[in-house]
Amino acid sequence: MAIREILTAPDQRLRQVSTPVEVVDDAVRSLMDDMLETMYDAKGIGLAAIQVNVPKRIIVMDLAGEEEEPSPLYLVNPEILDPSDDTNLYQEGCLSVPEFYEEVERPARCRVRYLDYEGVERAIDAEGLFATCIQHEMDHLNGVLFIDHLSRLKRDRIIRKLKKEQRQAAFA
Ligand code: GNR
Ligand code: NI
Repeated sequence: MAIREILTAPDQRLRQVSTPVEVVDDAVRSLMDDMLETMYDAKGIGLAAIQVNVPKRIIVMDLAGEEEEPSPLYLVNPEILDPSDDTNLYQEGCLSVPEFYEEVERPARCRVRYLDYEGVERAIDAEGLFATCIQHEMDHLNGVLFIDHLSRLKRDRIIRKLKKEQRQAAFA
């Protein structure tokens, strides 16, 4: 297992549309192991493969609190089905948009169909933070970031601050 570097906006590589996985083999499982370790290290609750510069349709998640037993979830080629009409507002953050948190409105519930760690097809019903997180990760697979759901003013302000921080880090 290894911790990989997480891409940060406005890195254009985050804008790629990820491609489906053909077979869930040991290479894919090894990538998912690295993603989970990277996510835990960064104290995130979800991570899409594109965030570690791999444009494949793979997500890892773990919504367990720090005091709880880990409960990792691996989702390959996920599809969102039956998004609810009612919505939730959730204050979202993103490991690729570090230190910015803004409210995003999304369907409150959905069903998710995916392949698990062994490549077995499964479906689960998601609500609450779980539904929000899975939709945030699905966005990543399509090259979309949570800041794209904000007003242009808010998004541009965040991008400008991220660029400034990256410039300063480069000269530190
Ligand atoms: O760690 C994360 N927290 C979070 C909080 C609210 C809504 C979505 C998320 S996902 C984020 C990790 C991340 O960037 N995943 O892509
Ligand atoms: Ni994210």
